[in-house]
Amino acid sequence: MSARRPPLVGRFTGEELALAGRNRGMPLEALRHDVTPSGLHYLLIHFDIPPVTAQWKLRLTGLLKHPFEITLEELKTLPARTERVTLECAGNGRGQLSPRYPSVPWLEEGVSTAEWTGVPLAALLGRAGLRSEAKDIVFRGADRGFDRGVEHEFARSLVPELAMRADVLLAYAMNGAPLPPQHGAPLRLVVPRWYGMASVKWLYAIEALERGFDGLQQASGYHFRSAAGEKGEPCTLMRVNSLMVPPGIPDFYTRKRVARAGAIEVTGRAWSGAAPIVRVELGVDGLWRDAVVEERQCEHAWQAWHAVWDARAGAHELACRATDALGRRQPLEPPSDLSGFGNNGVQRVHVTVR
Ligand SMILES: Nc1nc2c(c(=O)[nH]1)N[C@H]1C(S)=C(S)[C@@H](COP(=O)(O)O)O[C@H]1N2
Ligand SMILES: [Mo]
Repeated sequence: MSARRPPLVGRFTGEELALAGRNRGMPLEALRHDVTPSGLHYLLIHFDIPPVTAQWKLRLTGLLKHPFEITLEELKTLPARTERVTLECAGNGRGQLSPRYPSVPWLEEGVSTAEWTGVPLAALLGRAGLRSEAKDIVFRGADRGFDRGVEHEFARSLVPELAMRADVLLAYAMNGAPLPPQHGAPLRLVVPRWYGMASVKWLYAIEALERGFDGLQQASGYHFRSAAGEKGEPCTLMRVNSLMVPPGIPDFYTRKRVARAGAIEVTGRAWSGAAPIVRVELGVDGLWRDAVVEERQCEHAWQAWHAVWDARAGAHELACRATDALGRRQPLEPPSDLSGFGNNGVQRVHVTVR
């Protein structure tokens, strides 16, 4: 396996800037929407957006009793299902770490929620008939490139138990419209509650294997590691996390916030792949108190929260911290990880009140 890029300290590089421009985040004010408008949904595109060809078909191959191919038109005639799903990039928050891994330098905006419509993956696997020897199922995207010297197409796998879950979708629509090119047209996988890398875009093939898939994005990418050369633990469910809409108005260049003294309603969202959110605390200058958390409306989507802040003149630091029903709570400081994965350290927003 090829070498990792050496870590960076200090100013962002031109390469990081280029990646940030291609892979833009959701502006935090868009947290006001239950469902992120499609044009504001964050993007993560490793290589180039591949073209959709007239001959596109989804191929189901490998250890199946009845391998087959299916066109988009045929897929659209099958019983459809819509799921509201919060996706977060596993690398979200990487840009706040020091040293940091040279990759997309997300600060905190690599998260969004959309309504995905499509056919449950289980329906197609049911029709294909998984053979009992099948141990892993690979999802291949049509985008291709190099990472650390290795040429590959973006591909990820799921074990059969997970692939057969009723809420895992092959989606051809997003927020009620055809899937846009940047989000995987004509077809993508959507794996609710997992970090975004599992939701393979530009899907063209599904292959059942008799052993674990060893592609770069599966076997070496997307692992939590504390030291180079470690095998690490795979990134799976999204960790408990929360964000607020930064209060007040920004300075154009520094993005620092200015607000008027008085009662300010602070709003945001919280999510966790493992369980519902049961508590969100708002911190003001290090003093924490409970915010109001709305009930979970959709099993796979973030939950809204709000709190009133009695803002007094001066410089303040706001923070928010969520806890899920399994008692997982966001750490006050970013957890360390070599690639900057899973940074669910609390968000801090500096506001000058006048
Ligand atoms: N084929 C393909 N699928 C992909 C990716 C990619 O680069 N190529 N990026 C993954 C990652 S890392 C994330 S976080 C999500 C982002 O989905 P979005 O761009 O629709 O928000 O797509 C995933 N699926
Ligand atoms: Mo990602």
